[in-house]
Amino acid sequence: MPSRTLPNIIITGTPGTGKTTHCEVLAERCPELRHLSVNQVVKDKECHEGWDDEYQSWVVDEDKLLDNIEEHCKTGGCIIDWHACDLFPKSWIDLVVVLRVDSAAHYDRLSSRNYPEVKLQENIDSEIMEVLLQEARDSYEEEIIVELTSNSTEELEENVERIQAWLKQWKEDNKSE
Ligand code: DAT
Repeated sequence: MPSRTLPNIIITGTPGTGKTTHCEVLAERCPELRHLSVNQVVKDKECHEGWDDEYQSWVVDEDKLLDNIEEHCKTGGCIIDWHACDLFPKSWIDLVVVLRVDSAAHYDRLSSRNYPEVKLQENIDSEIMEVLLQEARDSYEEEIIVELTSNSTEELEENVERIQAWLKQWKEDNKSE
């Protein structure tokens, strides 16, 4: 049983699936949760080994990143927003949400970001190949993984409600007497 009084949730998925959008809505509706944007931590705390020009992204220093978020994760109540999930210690994590999107919507979302062609294509392929879902399955127990589709605002709403219901149940189950 974790000692934290609030759970830690990873919202993961290929870039463009809707991680940040989900985390923001969740954090707004659940004031006890904090949106932990790994992207932001990597930038603010310089948890990187430089900039990758081809991919237009930071090369993350995972050890430094984990050192920087450990205290928050020990306390609990983090919604971790990141396109990888295999780096976090299993003991930190209570729920892994893998967001999925159809190719057409995915393409539109990534095109509007002006990604370099190589990055755009890799992300589309990665989504089709279910890379993040597999990574989650390789890293966490099946019982804590949930795959949710994020093609529309209706689905976004349903997903957020579902995670809120899960949170309520987790708090019930982990109440200290
Ligand atoms: P990510 O953080 O996974 O890269 P995002 O939250 O930044 O993705 O979303 C990318 C874009 O897609 C953004 O313009 C918002 C939109 N979007 C995300 N989820 C959506 C959904 N379920 N329905 C409609 N649009 C969505």
